[in-house]
Amino acid sequence: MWRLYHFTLCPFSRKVRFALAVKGVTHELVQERPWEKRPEFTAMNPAGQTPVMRRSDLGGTDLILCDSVAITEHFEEALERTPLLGATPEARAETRRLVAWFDQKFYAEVNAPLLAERMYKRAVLKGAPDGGMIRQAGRMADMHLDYIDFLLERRAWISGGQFGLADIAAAAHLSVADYLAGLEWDGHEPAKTWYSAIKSRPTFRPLLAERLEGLPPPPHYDKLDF
Ligand SMILES: N[C@@H](CCC(=O)N[C@@H](CS)C(=O)NCC(=O)O)C(=O)O
Repeated sequence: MWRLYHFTLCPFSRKVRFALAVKGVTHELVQERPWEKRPEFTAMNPAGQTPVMRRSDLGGTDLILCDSVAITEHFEEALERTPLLGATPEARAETRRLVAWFDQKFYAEVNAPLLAERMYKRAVLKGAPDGGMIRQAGRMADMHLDYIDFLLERRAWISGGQFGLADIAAAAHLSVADYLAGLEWDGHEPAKTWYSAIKSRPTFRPLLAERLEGLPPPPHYDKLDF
C-alpha cells in the first residue's frame, strides 16, 4: 500500500490526491507540516517539500517518489487506465503546459502569498497578515480566472477535449485559493460552471471535506452552488 505524505492546504499534495483518486490508486494519508523539517521527512525528500509517496511492501528497498509532477507522471506511465495526459503528443504538450501554468505561475502569484499571509503568518506564527500582499494576490487570482474563462469558452475542459491532468492541477490550486478566501467567482461563469462540475465529483469531495484546525474556509467553499 502507498503512503502519501501531504499537507491539507498544499496544492501540489491536492493535485496528487485528486489524480490518485481518479486513477483508483489506494493510499494512506500522513499529514506532514513541511516547514517543521522533520529529519525523517527530509531523509525521504531532501527538498523538504510535500508531497512524497512511499511504498514499503515490495520486499527489499522502499520505493520513494517526490515532487507532484514526477509522482503524477509515474502513475501515468505505470497505469494505463484512465489516461490523464491526452491521446496525441500535441494534446500531451498542451496538458503539460497548463499543469506548469498552475504549478508555477498560479502558485507564485496567488497561492504562495495567500498561504504565507493567511495560513503560515496567521495560523502558525499567530501574527497579522499583510493586507497589501493579500489584495495583490486577489488581483492576480482574478486575472487567472479570466484566463480560465477564456480557455473554457474555446474547449470543453481546461486540458482540451477531455478531462485531464490540467483540470486536476487547476482544481487543486483553485481549491486552496478558495479555502483561503482568495477568489471572487462573480463574473466568471465559465470557470464557475467548470468548478461546480469538479466539486460534484466523488473523487474530489474528500478534499473539500477536510479542514485545517483554527483556519475555517469561507461558507461557500464546499457548496456546489457558490
Ligand atoms: N515542485 C514541488 C513543489 C512542492 C512544494 O512547494 N510544496 C510546499 C508546500 S505547498 C512545501 O513543501 N514547501 C516547503 C518548502 O519549500 O520548504 C512539487 O510539485 O511537488
